[in-house]
Amino acid sequence: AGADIAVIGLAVMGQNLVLNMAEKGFRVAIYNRTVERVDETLVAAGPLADKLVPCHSIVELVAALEPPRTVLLMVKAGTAVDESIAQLKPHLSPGDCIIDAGNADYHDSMRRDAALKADGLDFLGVGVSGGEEGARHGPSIMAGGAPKAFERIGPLLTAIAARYEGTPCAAYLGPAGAGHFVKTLHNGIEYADMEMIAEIYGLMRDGLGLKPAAMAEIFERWTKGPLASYLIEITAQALRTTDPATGRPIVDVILDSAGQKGTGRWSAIEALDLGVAAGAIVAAVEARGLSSAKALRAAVSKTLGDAPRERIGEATPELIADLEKTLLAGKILAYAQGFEVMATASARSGWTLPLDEIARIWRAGCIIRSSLLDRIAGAYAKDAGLASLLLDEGFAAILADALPAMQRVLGLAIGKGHAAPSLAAGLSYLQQLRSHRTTLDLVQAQRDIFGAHGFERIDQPGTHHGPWGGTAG
Ligand code: 2AM
Repeated sequence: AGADIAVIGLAVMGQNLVLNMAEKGFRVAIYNRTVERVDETLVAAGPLADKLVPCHSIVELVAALEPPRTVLLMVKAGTAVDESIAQLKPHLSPGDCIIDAGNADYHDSMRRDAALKADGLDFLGVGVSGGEEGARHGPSIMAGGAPKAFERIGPLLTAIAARYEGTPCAAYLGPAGAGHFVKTLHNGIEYADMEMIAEIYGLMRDGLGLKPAAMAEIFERWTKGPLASYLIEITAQALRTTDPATGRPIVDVILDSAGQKGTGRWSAIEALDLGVAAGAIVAAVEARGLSSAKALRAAVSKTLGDAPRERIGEATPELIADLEKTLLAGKILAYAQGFEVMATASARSGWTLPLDEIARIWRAGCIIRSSLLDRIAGAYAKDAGLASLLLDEGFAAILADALPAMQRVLGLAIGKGHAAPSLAAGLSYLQQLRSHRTTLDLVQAQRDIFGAHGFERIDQPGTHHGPWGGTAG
């Protein structure tokens, strides 16, 4: 007895979380379905092995804890979580807590919470971002579930979290589901951020004819400007790397088929369900899907010819600065969309998602960490009820400055046959949002003609029908 916490699931993420906890001084009981991993983890722990209690069964694992017990699951999202809970449950007692730290669908977290509550067990659904490095040295931690469980376990989660200028990147965000919901949107935003960077890379590569090393230098410079972020840093790193087998830049030998595990798609589904425009995120999810449809792409590029992707100009400092501003504006628009999804979900679900706190815990540890998030935290700290980031004066000013560049760049991109779906979706979103008059008057007319749906007028109250006389049907 006497471990502070038990961890089930010792693949890379789980193992690294365990080592992180041990390093922070916690005693951790460890178990994995394939029990060899328990001993492998002990070996990997080196001097930290002192802090680990290796267990070769669930019974042994539970016995290593004193009530109220805490068991953290870091197993494959989906049925593996339900199976692990089912195995654990008979051995736990009321007041014990199960944490799911995987990338769960937040609906599952709500369901698991309700089922466990019936047995007097607490549940925390905790989003953990930061990849393997983050898990080992400090991730961003988004918790949802029973408040009293977080009160008890929060100090451990806070201790292992990343720090931004000393402030831990861990927070309690609301009832069960809230943590995984926020993690899902984090990943949705991450999809858009990555896709937009890739679109700018495409314009540099195909539109300016730049080589990876030259692009690496540009992204490297951007890490010191308003785009400063982990994703820009690893972009420079990727472009700088040579393939040992061929001696070519590694990006030139990587197949352009991107994988996905679901959180981006879930973000898009949430946005559509809530009626929030999140086209930049949706486009990023679709871009991954299209990238994977290799056979269809090959067939279409045969019938219609490869996309022209003509030169958009020379790599002048002016054009490079335009690309930087385009990416900055696109990024702000994607974040505005992601935060609006969270704000709307919060209002609808009865959760009170603390948007300033969410931005704050994303400033370090997680994949989308960036200086922009510090500004976003500031905007929501100033006005928690901000309906859109675009209403914040600071962001409005940055966008106003960047917008002409974005319009120029995307005009060139489309005119010269390049695809930039996420950036273009971001720009269209903004142009619609700032329009006093969109073109949906015509859609209302169409709806009234074929379905007598009625329309409102700009000059009179009430619902009206058009004088469509005889044309309907
Ligand atoms: P394994 O090593 O026995 O495969 C990531 O796949 C982690 O989830 C691994 O630790 C893996 O255990 C675990 N995992 C996957 N499916 C599982 C299940 N049905 N029950 C318990 N653990 C599972």
